[in-house]
Amino acid sequence: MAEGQSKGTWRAVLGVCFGLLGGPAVAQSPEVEGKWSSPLAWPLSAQHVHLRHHNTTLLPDGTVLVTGGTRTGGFDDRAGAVLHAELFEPETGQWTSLASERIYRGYHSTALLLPDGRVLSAGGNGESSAEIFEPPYLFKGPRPTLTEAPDALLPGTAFQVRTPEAAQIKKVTLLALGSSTHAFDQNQRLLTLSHSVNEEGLRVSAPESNLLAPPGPYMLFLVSEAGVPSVAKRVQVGKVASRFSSVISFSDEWKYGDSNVDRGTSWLAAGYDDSAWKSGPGQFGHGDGDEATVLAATRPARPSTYFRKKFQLSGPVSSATLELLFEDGIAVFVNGTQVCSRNIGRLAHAKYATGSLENAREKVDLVLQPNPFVVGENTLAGVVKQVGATSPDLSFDLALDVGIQREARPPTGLPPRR
Ligand SMILES: [Ca+2]
Ligand SMILES: [Ca+2]
Repeated sequence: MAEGQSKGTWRAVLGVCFGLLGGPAVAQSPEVEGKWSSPLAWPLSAQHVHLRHHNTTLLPDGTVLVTGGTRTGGFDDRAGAVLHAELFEPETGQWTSLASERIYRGYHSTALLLPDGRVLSAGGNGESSAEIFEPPYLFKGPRPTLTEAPDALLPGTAFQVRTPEAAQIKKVTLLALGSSTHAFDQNQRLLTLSHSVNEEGLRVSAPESNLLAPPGPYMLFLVSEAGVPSVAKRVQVGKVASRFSSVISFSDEWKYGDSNVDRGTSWLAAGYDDSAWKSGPGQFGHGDGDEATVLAATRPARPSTYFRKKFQLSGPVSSATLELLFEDGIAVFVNGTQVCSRNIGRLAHAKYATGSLENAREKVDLVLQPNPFVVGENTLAGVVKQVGATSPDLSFDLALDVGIQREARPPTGLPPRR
């Protein structure tokens, strides 16, 4: 087989103690606990549509290895054992079948990326053995050498990596240590770090914030132009402190559009010209007697009233909490991205809210993956909807508190070149 076309190899079957397998769990920062990122739809190969108890392992070049599992209907059915590995390439959406391991690994199996780029595939129900897979990238040419890198990284900083092959490095990747059990790794995370070549090797940018890289241990890899990974350097990502800032308060001034004009979605854009809109302080609305800016009550009631406000942020946002006062439905957008909605079925101007609430007040911790906030000028836009044509009241006010990442100072640099 020609170089670069290897299907990988499986190595020794080992007797192991499974109590020792799996990397340490990584402490999650409070900002990211219990939050989910948007689902990523992957095209599945025909073999894997009904696969269960398989392991997926992120590899340092950004591909995904699938090992083990069964394709038949039983819970842990050896008759449907899938022994061959498969590789998924997110950039192309392609699946490739790779070499087969010897032993069925289903329920209670585990797989873990090793610092040298190989993958440990182990266990299965009552199965006390492990095999090691050498992915095809290990047969594509010489490995780049990661000579030296800091032991600790802080988000928002740059750091130096020494390598004699700096000009041949295509990617620098940071992978969280795996924590795998029952065919599921609970701590997989891969970040591709931007880099540039300098006279000492590579200047690499650490992840922007702990939202992207929660504090804990990671493996730092260099990947060559040929796709071959270095042996990893273990690094510790530190936590950058945040300071809390009240960005928008109840009673603040807003621009508002209550003229019953359908603006489509143009009013969400940062560059939308709201200079003709009126201005006033919260609370907005009518019908309750608690309004600072009284909006006109009409029959039929106007379905949608719009609000916009610009604000500045001095650093990356690590957490954000909205406090809403609304009646009857509301949707809120940060820089054009919807961050929450209540009682909104369809956003279209003429559509009324799907339910009614009386001066509802609610705090909402925003999901920041992806993070809609930017350093500098931001635009918050909201729409408040009446529940129906005869509804006699409307309310809107909003507060925004954010955690802003403090400027990080690198904990350590590289020692002087010897
Ligand atoms: Ca109402
Ligand atoms: Ca009110």
